[in-house]
Amino acid sequence: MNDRVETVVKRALSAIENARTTAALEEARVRLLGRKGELTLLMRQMRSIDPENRPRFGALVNSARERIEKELDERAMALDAAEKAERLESEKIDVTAPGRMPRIGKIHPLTQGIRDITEIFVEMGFKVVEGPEVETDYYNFEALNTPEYHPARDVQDTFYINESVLLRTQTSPMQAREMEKRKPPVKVVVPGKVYRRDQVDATHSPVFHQIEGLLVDRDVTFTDLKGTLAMFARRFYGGEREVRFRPHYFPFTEPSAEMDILCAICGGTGCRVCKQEGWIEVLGCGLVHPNVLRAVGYDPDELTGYAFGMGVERIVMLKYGIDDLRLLFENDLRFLSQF
Ligand code: 2U9
Repeated sequence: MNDRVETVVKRALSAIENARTTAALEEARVRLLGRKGELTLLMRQMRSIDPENRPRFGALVNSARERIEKELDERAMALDAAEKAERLESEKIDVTAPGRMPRIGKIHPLTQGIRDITEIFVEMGFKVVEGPEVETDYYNFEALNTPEYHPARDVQDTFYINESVLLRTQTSPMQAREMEKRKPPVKVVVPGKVYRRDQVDATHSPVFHQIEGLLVDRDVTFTDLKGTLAMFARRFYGGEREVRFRPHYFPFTEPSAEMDILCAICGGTGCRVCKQEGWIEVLGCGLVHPNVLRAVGYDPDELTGYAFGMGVERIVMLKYGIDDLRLLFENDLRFLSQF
């Protein structure tokens, strides 16, 4: 009788000692004290014991249960403390460690360029308008006095979607739409992407950004245009950079000109950057061709206007001394994070 109880106690103590986790200990508790546990089975053997020995057997089993319960509780406390200590260690946080700085994004130099340029014109009273990149042949060419035989209409230069729909090669179609929509005076700048069938190299890309401006009103003169663009150059490049205007040709303006700024590298004496010219071309401009005014229903005897256009990539490259256009499209963070 004694032996049977002793054996169960021994097995129980070794199971308790061998339990390495609270979960394992809980399993052992059920195995020992549960409804079908070893100690419960021992109690059930009471019936097979002589009645006079039953009280002693009962007392033995009870004291065995008390011992096992005590051991279980002590082991549970020890395991719990060990597990807590282990968790505290593994989840330790060094609250004094310096935080990791998040990488803060920057405005892309092209976006910044567009913002800077448009802001200067907005301060001079121009409204910013934007329009579709997929355009009709009519607004991209026809309305802008670019006849069918003009080289700018060559399929080599233009992405055609079908015979009369194309990717705009300039933002000018938007100005034509604006003029059709509104009564003069019209005073707008149009930033946006334009498309041309060019091979990618250091100075060409099939997609680039333009900003074009248009002012149509009564008595607008070439002098107004020169004053506006000289003011723009002073604001964008600094007051000390001289500008000059050279005659040029565009189908949509007459007369037409290109504006140059004095080369900042050589100060006008000629160097590699300005290709020994002393001057760097920054934009094209002119007085709106009477045919363009007529195409949108304006009377060229009543109204005149000026227009200008610039390539944003070129302007940004000149400003920061970037010598390869591709850098502006490759999204290399080593390049972009410098701005
Ligand atoms: C209307 C009438 C006239 C816009 C103009 C230029 C001159 C010009 C080029 C600069 C470099 C294009 O990006 S580039 O390749 N543009 O030189 N653009 S005048 O003239 C207009 C526009 C709209 C209704």
